[in-house]
Amino acid sequence: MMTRRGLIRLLGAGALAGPAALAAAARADAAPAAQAVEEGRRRGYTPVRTPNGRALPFVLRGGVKEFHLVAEEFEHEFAPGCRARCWGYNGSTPGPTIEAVEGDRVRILVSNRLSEPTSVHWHGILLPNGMDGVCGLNQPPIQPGETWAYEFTLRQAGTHMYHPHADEMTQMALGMMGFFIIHPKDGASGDYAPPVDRDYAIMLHNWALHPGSYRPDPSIMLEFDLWSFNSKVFPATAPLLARTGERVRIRLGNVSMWNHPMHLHGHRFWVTGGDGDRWPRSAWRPEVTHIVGVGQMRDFEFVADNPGDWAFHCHMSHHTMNAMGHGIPNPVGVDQRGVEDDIRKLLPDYMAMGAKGMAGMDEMAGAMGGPANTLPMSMGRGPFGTVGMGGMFTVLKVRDDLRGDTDPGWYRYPQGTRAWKV
Ligand SMILES: [Cu+2]
Repeated sequence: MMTRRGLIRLLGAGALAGPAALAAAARADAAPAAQAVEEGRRRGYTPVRTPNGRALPFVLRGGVKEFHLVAEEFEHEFAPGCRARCWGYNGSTPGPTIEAVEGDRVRILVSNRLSEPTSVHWHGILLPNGMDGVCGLNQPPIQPGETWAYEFTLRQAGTHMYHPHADEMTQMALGMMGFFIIHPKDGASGDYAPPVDRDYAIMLHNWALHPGSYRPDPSIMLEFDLWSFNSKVFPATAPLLARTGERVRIRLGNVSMWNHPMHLHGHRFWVTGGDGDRWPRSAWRPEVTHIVGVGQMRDFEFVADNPGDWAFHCHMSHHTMNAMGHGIPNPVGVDQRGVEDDIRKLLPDYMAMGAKGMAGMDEMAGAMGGPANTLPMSMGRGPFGTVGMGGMFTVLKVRDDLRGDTDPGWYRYPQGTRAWKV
């Protein structure tokens, strides 16, 4: 006897249902931490905003900035209707963003509350070999219940990451990662000029959270179910905000298993930095799409000079989908008349789907129900209906009258500036 879920798969409904037409309002973007705002004012940098995330506070001990990361398991929500047991730091995935300044001496305490050993590698940071965090090579593993200290002086500026180098296939697949941002010691001068008004950090990741399941599957290499910005999927990804004329940086880090061609609408951005820190100005180049490869970091900068609601997303079209069904038959263009009546004799609520395309799938799958804890494939809603995307998608909201970090709502199009029906 075919189950309803089996039927949805059979009929090509890549859209596996959750509550239909979820119009979850995304939180406004994360305001920078008060500590970073104060430090930034004093030391000449713009503090980083981690949308849907937060910064890691520090305490100063004898001139050393001391941070504390706690590796642990917790429940994480990708978007309303989909939660999972994930691993991360201090109760979140990605872990909180570490922010410091070139020349700082930092000490990072790492407590392991997982049920297996871990370590932390400081990805891209130049440091003494014994601080590099590769289990078995540079240190013994941090056993459950233990706290270890890493301490080094920051000799560079740029966008960096932290993640385990212990059972890493599992630990990263379950969400263990975070940003380590180092601001230049001389502020926005030389190749670091001009200063930015808003500085966002977004970690790209993928998750094998199979439909109906509650724990990411670490064995998957290619066919993932969820694609995330800071471990959230659209429509739960926070919008990026900018007032018209502001200079914006988006720092991207990729700990996923795929490359992501990141595409911004309405603006041309400069790629100004990457794994090797800030690029010399002569190497900057204007783009609208730029690949952030596996294990890489990239900095995009632009002047938000075009008011509106602009999409910012990965251009791999399956990466802007939630809960993909894999290995499903292709019903597009298939005449299902006759077959539909026969199947309905066995399953009275059966509906033929997908013959004209996939666009109607979400609503139909939503009406039919589906596996628990599983999002529709594309469930984001805009002012004109379904956006048709999920996953690695958010909205850059540029406004003349933006106030602080408050989401201004949808863009109001000036008369005569919107496409029209003929
Ligand atoms: Cu992608």
